[in-house]
Amino acid sequence: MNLSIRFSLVTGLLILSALTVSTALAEIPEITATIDGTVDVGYGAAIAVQNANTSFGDANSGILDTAGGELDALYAAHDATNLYILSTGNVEDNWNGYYIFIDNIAETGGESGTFSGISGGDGIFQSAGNGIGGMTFPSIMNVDLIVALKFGDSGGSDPLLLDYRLQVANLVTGTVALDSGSPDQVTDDAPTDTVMDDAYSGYTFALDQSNVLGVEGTGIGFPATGTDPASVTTGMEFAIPLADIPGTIDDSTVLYVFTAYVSADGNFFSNQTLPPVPTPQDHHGTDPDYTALGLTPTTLQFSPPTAVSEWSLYN
Ligand SMILES: [Ca+2]
Ligand SMILES: [Ca+2]
Ligand SMILES: [Ca+2]
Repeated sequence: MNLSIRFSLVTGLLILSALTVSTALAEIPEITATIDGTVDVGYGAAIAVQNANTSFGDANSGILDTAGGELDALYAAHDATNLYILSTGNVEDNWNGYYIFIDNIAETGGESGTFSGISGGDGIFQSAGNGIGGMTFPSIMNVDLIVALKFGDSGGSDPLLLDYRLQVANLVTGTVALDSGSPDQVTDDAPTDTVMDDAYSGYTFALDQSNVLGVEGTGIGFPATGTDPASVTTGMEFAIPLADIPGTIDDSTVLYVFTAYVSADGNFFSNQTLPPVPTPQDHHGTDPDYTALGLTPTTLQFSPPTAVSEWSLYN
């Protein structure tokens, strides 16, 4: 064995070791999820579980028209067309927002550090005044896409609390890439319904609001009480077109993702993120610093690392 071969062997083993560690994180299942707000068996186990009672109130009506909201556990999958993200729990029908933050590591043109904000839509992504602009992303992330959905009552011809607004921010182009706009979209008509679902411009989503368990809303949020949040099977499920995620998407794709539950104007964060911050908190408030709070996004790998072929090179 000459020196260069020895060096290659050591390097290969180091690579193998690193890849083996990353394999244990989350190679997400390749399935086509049914967008109904219920955890498909194909998702497998939750990849993140809530650790704190919700600071925005417990939801216990079991129907769409409910007070309170929480994010209990996170699931993800993909197929050739979509990324599937499901946070079990509830979203209050008062226009509070459910947000999905996505970083494709193959795309470096997104935003890192403190989010400068993007104007457009109804202002939820902006910095001036209200909006999530001014928040600080987890240190590992260069965020490329933010998907936000909220629902409530737009009044007028629809007196029920079942309208939604979908907005998507592209942080590479610095634009609100999609806004379902106003008047808001009506998805359902019966006040006793438990599920809303719709599709808009390639995005498909469903909220099943039947959960009355999971974390509770008592106190200021921690420690979590109630039932095991990993046992909640319903909540907010999304199909996000892979074509809308900036950067190359292929078998080597790795995404960093987290979800958050935020006030209607985007200006005030609850304590509900998935993954949760490591030390349970009360409200994360205005312009939360998720680097300082230590939020580690989930790592979603589209295919197993090439550990076997790397290994075979040296055998
Ligand atoms: Ca489903
Ligand atoms: Ca990125
Ligand atoms: Ca609950």
